[in-house]
Amino acid sequence: MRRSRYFLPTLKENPAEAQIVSHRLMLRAGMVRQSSAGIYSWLPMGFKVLKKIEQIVREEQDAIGAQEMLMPTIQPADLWRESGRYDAYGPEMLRITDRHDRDMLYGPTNEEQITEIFRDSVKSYRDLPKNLYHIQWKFRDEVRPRFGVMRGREFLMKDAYSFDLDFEAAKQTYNKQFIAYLKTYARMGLKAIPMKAASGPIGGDMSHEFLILADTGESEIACHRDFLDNKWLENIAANSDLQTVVNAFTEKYAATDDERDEGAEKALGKDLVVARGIEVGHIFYFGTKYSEAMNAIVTGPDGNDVSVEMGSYGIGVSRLVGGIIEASHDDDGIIWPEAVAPFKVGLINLKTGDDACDTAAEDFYQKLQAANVEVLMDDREGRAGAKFADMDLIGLPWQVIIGPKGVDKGIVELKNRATGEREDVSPEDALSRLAG
Ligand code: 5CA
Repeated sequence: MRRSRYFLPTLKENPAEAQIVSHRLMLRAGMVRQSSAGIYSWLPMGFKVLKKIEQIVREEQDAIGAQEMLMPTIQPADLWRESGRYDAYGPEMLRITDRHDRDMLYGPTNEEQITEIFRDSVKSYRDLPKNLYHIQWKFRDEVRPRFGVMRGREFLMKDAYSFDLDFEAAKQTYNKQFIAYLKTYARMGLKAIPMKAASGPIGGDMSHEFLILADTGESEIACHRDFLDNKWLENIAANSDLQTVVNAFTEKYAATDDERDEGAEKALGKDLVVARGIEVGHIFYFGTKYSEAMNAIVTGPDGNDVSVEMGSYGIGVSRLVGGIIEASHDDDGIIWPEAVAPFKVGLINLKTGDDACDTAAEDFYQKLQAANVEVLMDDREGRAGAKFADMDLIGLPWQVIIGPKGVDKGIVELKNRATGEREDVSPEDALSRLAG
């Protein structure tokens, strides 16, 4: 992509309305624009990151056998009357009336809808288990939408729903999701800590939130110091069965605000860490709460009716964009982990209009593209300093700087955005390293 053609409206100044760094940087880097409180448009570069995060989530869901589908954003109120949540949900639910005076709503989540789909088609235990998910926009009329996409009113969620015959099978499904979540966040360069959590309006009695630590996190959390140590996590994940891995995580103390236990914390002594966290996912086992209320029944092996055991599993896809920035930035801007970076390489032509620089930059640009490396080339006219600052702000993992002095000597400068390291290398060298 050529910067001169790309719609990337970066800002030099910090927008006054943004209180936290990810919100500031997303506005400054031209990723999003606010439409109304808690509702955002995703501009091309923000959208690209959103799609990359979505794709990682999708791959890890597919890997555990969950099947992708798509449910609507608008749901009939009657479904929610069946579960009793239409009244229980309160003012967070956006209620709509259609032209025939039917009560509708913009879905804040989809337990009822998926239960209806399931009960209409699945009648026998032989068709179990089923694990279905979609990645769809949700609306919650939050009391205090804030921090940009972190607490939006409209936001993108991956929500999966599982159906099993009995508790043992449901627990196995829960464990699979638990581990898929750990892998999902790790692929984005995040260390997410699973914590025992309250299940709130979703209901149920087994529930974990996944939090990444950040000073700007909305909730105070407490956990064992071991959770901050990568090695420990890698060791258990390496070659253990599902339950062993889940136990290893859940046996160590980690709790969100409302689940904290004074006794357990005292006992931890020096090993206790109290910090702030961002909730990037939440998984729930709720047994037959919805299947009983909504008649999601299958015939069991003995011919008797069984209400299916259910769980739901959410990931805040749009929140993760902000969460990753909170976890990975410096004073100059964003530092994208490679897996979610909008482009891998930012190519800076320091002297647009100079024949030798233009030719060298264009040649490098073409070769990167031929090697399928995503590249944004700053081909605008302008000061070198402004181009550097802009490239640091948008945070692409690698920068290749082509200027008149280097072109004379047959070299380019390769800069690693995360470490700040710069090296003079031949264009061929740079190319083989970036394409590798
Ligand atoms: N039905 C269940 C699981 S599918 C559910 O709705 N869970 S949830 O309420 O915990 O939401 C799942 C995830 O969505 C949260 O962990 C969080 O990362 C994200 N999320 C929730 N509310 C918002 C919001 N207002 N803005 C951005 N992300 C949000």
